[in-house]
Amino acid sequence: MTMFLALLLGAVTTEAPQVVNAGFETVNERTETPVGWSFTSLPNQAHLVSYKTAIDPTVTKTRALSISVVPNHPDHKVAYNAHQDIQGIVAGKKYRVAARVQARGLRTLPMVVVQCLDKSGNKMLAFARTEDRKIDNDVEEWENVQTEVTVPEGTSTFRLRIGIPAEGNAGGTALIDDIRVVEVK
Ligand SMILES: [Ca+2]
Repeated sequence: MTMFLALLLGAVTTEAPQVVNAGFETVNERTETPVGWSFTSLPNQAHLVSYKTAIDPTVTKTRALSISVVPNHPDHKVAYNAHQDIQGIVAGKKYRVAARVQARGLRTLPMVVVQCLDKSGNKMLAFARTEDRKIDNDVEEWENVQTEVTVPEGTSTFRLRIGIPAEGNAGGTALIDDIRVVEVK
């Protein structure tokens, strides 16, 4: 019976989008970064940004992803983000991608970006992102950001990116938690 249930659940979950470590609770002890995610940095200049998990100081007391840009960041255009290729996505279906975010010392609210890539990985078939919102003050309460995307036929990779541009955000920290990818019916 247990085996049957496992098989049944397995069959069901392959139909649904699966975000690995969506709440950033699982941490690589050596690097202190959340498992399941990859992180962008400039070649040979990884010290300009740090990706860690931080304990949410509010009542929830769970971990969140924290992205900090060094105060003296040079004037390079670079988007710092954690990214992951999401499994269980079906072409032709529409998905909502959402996250909770906070901002400390940032000029832009952290963003979630979706890229639908073809088999070669070089051609972008669709692109969506949450609002590019300028902010003047810290955001210390969790705020929800979301976007929707219809996955084109021929999509081989559904890449999700979450983060901030370096520009205007030197010395600031983005906090991100609870990544959700759900089908919109
Ligand atoms: Ca969390």
